[in-house]
Amino acid sequence: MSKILVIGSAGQIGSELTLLLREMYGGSNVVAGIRKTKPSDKLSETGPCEVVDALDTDGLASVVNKYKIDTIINMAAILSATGEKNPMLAWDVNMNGLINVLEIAREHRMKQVLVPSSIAVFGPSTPVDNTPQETVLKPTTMYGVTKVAGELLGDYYVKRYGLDVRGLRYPGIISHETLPGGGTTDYAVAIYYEAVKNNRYTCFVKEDTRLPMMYMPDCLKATIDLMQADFSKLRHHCDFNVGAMSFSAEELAASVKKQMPGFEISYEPDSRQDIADSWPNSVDDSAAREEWGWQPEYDLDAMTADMLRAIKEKHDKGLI
Ligand code: AKB
Repeated sequence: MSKILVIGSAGQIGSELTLLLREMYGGSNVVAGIRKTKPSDKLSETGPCEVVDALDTDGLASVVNKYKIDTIINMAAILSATGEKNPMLAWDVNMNGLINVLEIAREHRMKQVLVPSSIAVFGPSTPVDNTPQETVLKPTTMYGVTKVAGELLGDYYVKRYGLDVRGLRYPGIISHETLPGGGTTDYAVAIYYEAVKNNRYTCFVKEDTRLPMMYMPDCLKATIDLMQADFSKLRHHCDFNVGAMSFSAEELAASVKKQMPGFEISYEPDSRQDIADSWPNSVDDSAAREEWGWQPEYDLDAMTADMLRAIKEKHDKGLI
């Protein structure tokens, strides 16, 4: 039985992934690593929660020793928009945090490390449509720079030390449990909340901005499927493209309007437009499909129906 530590358990993906892993492997086998945010009741009631800052090597080591951790999922990261406001912080958390995780995993001969990457590894000179698995990686954000370096570092630990490190390039992730923070793709979550609360939304990217996106159930499935894949069958390790859907902001708004005909949208692009413009429209994920059977389930309208249902429920309960 694995003993898993999820660093960044209070975040958008970490919060849901931790709960799912606890259902799969038992609450006591999955430690929620939280830095500042108070853990939700669900997190603190279903298993151990510990303060973990990947930059604090001694603190990290003491949690690893206390729970005999053999698998680390490092979800802690400074995302693209916050990273542009504070590039040094993005470098510190995303790079120094990562190398601390890889080093402790190497020292303890851990079973596995999962290190997420992002479509932010691509840049303006990368082909935008159906972006290949192997292509130009020249990002123009600090977040993207750290994600390219993170992929290379993870691959280095695989080759140099035989450590099992895996990672996937998440597109924009859309969910209704925990809000994302500091990303460029956050508009694709905010639109649903604002539609339910105010029936209108002012979008910070232009209507024709098209990006690869994925609904949380598919994100969790991709993460678990990659973790469970046979290591000997993987030709790639830390850099899998994973696609699910691709839509423009205008198409997203049209999907909301189908279910809420009175919904109105306006567009006021800000500095995040430049970041979005440097990323692909869609990705070619055939390597993930071939090497570990990746197959998404949700399309835009199915996601919209589920997002609006869940957020309306929260709204009716007075939770938002
Ligand atoms: C961001 O917008 O920064 C993230 C990402 C695509 O990695 N959601």
